[in-house]
Amino acid sequence: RSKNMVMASHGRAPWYGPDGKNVEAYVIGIAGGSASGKTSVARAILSALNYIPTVLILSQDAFYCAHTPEEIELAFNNDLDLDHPNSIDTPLFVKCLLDLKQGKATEIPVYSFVHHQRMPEKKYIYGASVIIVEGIMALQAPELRALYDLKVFVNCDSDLMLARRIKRDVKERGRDVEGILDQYLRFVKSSYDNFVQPSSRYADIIVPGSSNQLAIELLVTHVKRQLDTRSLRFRRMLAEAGEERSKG
Ligand code: UZR
Ligand code: MG
Repeated sequence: RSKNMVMASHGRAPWYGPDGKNVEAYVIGIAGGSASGKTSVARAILSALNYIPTVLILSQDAFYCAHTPEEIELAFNNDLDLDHPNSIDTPLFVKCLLDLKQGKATEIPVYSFVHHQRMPEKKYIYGASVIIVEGIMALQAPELRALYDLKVFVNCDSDLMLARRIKRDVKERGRDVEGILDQYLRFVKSSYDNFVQPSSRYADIIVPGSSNQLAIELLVTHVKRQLDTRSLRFRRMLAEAGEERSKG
């Protein structure tokens, strides 16, 4: 899927400390059930921050593990559990996020939901100043949680999520209703109850999965204030470094 990642622009992170080293990117982690509206919330934040040229969405969709031919066959029969935390390549997810957070270039894997497989190509990206991470397990792994400046959980009724998932997976992920329901009953529901929903305890903010414009507005206001404080802090640091130099 080409929608795995939306990148507003390439370019250098705008914040540099007095030592010339760039300052870490601001990272927002968004979790929630399948089809709860995580991607929409991420996109709404992205468009509200459109005055910043280097905001990117890093989706967990890209970080499913590579599968063996046997696993792919299971996946096509809806017999592969793709909703367990182990189905995510968390070490690679952490590495890519850490690279980007530290202002380094990185290579993002490409995963196909149609083929249930990691593709041979990779996406080379660099220069993010704000990173929005989204996925059902985004708040589940402690190694990922440690990298977020703000943690968000998108909360949605299960019937609404199931209805949305049926519509979306038929339209965008090449599935049939029978298979979607089969998977839902076997894997998706228990994964939500056991792993996804409990991770909401780590969230700083709970956003509703529908009619959430106001919640997003409040969230964005907070993010903007955080970013302003950062850039102010760095401008001050730069000014002080300049004074030191003119004194010495
Ligand atoms: P979101 N998923 C697939 O359907 N196929 C894959 O190859 C990999 C993942 C599904 C996964 C999970 N479950 O429920 C969903 N299955 O992607 C999470 N089965 O994605 O958060 O966008 O709904
Ligand atoms: Mg999504």
